[in-house]
Amino acid sequence: MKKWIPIATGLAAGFVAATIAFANVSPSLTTQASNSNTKSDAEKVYVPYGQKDEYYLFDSGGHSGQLFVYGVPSMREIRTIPVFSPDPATGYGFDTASKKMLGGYTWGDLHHPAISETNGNYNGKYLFATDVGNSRAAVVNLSSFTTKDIINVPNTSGPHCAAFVTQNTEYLFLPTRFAVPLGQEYQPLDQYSTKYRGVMSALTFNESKEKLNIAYQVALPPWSYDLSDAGKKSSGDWAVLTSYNTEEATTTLEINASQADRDYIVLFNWKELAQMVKDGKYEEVNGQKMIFPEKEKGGIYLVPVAKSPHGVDVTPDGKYFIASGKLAPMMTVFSFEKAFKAIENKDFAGERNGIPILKYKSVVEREVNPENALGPLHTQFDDKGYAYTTMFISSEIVKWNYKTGEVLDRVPVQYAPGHSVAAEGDTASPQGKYLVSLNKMSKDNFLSVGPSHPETMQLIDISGKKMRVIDTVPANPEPHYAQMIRADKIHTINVYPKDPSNPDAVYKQTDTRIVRKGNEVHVYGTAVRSRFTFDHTAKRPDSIEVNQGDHVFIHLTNIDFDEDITHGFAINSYNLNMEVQPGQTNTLDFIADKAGTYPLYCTNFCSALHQEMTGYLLVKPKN
Ligand code: CUK
Ligand code: CUA
Repeated sequence: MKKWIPIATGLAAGFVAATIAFANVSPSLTTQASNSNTKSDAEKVYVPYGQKDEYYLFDSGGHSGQLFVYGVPSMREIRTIPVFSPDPATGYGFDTASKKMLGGYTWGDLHHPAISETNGNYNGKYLFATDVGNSRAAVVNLSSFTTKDIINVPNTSGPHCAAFVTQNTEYLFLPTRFAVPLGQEYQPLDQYSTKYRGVMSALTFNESKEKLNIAYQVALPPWSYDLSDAGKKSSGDWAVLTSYNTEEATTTLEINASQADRDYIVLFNWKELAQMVKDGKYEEVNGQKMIFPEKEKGGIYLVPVAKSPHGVDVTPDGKYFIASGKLAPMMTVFSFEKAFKAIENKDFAGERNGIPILKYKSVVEREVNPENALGPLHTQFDDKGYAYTTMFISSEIVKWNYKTGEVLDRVPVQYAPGHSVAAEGDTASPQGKYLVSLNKMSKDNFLSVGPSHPETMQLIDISGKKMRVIDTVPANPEPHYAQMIRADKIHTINVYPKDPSNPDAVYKQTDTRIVRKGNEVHVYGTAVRSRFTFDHTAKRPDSIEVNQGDHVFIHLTNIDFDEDITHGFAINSYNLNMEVQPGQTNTLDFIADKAGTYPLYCTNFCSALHQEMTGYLLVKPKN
């Protein structure tokens, strides 16, 4: 995204004009100083000790592959949830189950968190996310703030345009940023227009098993798909996604993907697509059901939109969708109702790749073009029917009325906001009150840490007529999108309940044992303040002896059923580490390929005698 900064040349005149204007309207640090926070702002963000924040903010960690959890309005970071990347602090990616989930990948690129919904509102149960880096999708359980499932999505590359869920979490759609040949087989780039495809995957979530599944896929034209949103209420069966590079350029996209005056919004009816699959109107591609719109008509339409749009957002009433043109300084409001009418009347202006194109004039409601506002990217909503759009280039938030097009207020932010997030601001019932601007640059807002500066989040009070920035905090890379949910909608568990059906669990020290099956050694142990017990009958119950080459499984149960008493388990010099939360059973498995004596210890400071919570792994050499 940083490439939009006005060093690029040779683009369309409008963009050059835009880039020049950037210098004029970008707030300098002096203006910012005049905006600096006051005592009354500080009071608004101050949450006294003993009190809790009103909202949870789930902030994407971008290419850290993680999710960061903050409290709003205090803007205190409460938790890091590892999703697509290993995390030594929690042993995520080290224990057997999470290692298997990560599938050997050591990073991910998480852009858009999506909380599960009921009737278009967050229900606080799960959070979905996709990985642009390695084409995966994940689900996080919000009762334990842990990742439960990760699925690899074949035939696709970089599901950036995701995750977004339909209003009752029926589907989670994953359109891709990169076009590739189906199955990612080798095809020369000269064959791009015929052999490459953008693919949208429809995923379902099985809540009782906490598993993601791929229901079907759609082979879209070889364009880049940027962002998407699901319809609500009267548009609840529909969804929209933006595209760019409909020029089908294969090199120097910076210039070549910005040639055409118009790209398209893809509008589709997911119920019709599901019916097509039911009717067998698909082809099997690498084990997936793939709909080819050029062969099977229906369900998908194109709406022309100002060049290279970035975000598209459905209004809370479900009546409109708003596209933001990162290169055309304009928000375009489209009407679902008009689109449905045009589809019914077959009011088309030709087709591309077999997909009918609706006429711009038949679907557009209005164009909104605030003076000197440049680089509109993403829009959020409040409880009063107002929209808030981030302006990447002119570094501001614009508040406007999407029903009239009237611009109501503008506030500078520091600097270059990507998304913003309002309290439940993308649901059917936005809360108003707070908006957080997720800024790509902080410049000199904080103590210097060298050439690379942190990103920032700015908390904006949107309860009044005028927006007011009331707090600025540094943010971990990289806040793309976030969702803010009322804290009382999240119901966490205090401890993991006993699970007698789990064959790996041991709840009494007298049940601990070490079982050998050929080369496999299974340790059924407990952790309790402040000792490990692996075999209560052994002379030293807190040590484990195996033979070099054994495949060792440590099944460890934390039998401290007290909130907040987490134990860690690490084996010195074996690069192994996991955690067991209160009541939890977790397994670590490894090949004991190095002979020798290796201390094992608890990594979480769990009691006054935590330092005593140690033992030995003895690996007897072969022969
Ligand atoms: S993107 Cu980063 S600012 Cu991935 Cu939603 Cu627009
Ligand atoms: Cu258990 Cu420290």
